Amino acid sequence: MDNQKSDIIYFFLIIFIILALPFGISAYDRHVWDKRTPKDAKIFDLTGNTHKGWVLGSIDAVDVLTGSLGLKKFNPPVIKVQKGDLVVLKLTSSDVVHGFSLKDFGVFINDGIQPGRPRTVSFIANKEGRFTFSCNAICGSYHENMTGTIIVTA
Ligand SMILES: [Cu+2]
Repeated sequence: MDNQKSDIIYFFLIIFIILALPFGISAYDRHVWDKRTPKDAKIFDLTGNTHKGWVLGSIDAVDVLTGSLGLKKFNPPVIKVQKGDLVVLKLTSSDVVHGFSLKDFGVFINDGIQPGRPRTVSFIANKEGRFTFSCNAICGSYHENMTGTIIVTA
């Protein structure tokens, strides 16, 4: 009788741990992230998707799985910062392995942005102008459309 009771307790304990783990991990991630990033940094989330290109912000996994993003609708993001800003880009992939290239500031990710493993890059926007970033991993038929613009103003 006692054994059965503790079995049930352990069962629920394990269920609880399984359910709570992702929340714990994301809370820890956020904590580490806050500590690492200077307060005055301009932070942008960019999500790569083979059908949508670069998207500002995040893409829910459910939208990728159900295809509700709509195909071939590219709306390349435009990021505006000021000269001298420390720019931090948090890069995520919503599907396949993407890459990142912002040649004008010497920013590259050559070893891939894996789904579920966000990468960050940072640079000082030390010159004015319009600069194009892209994906430097051949990720599908619409690879060439994976671009975006960073505008640095005085
Ligand atoms: Cu890509």
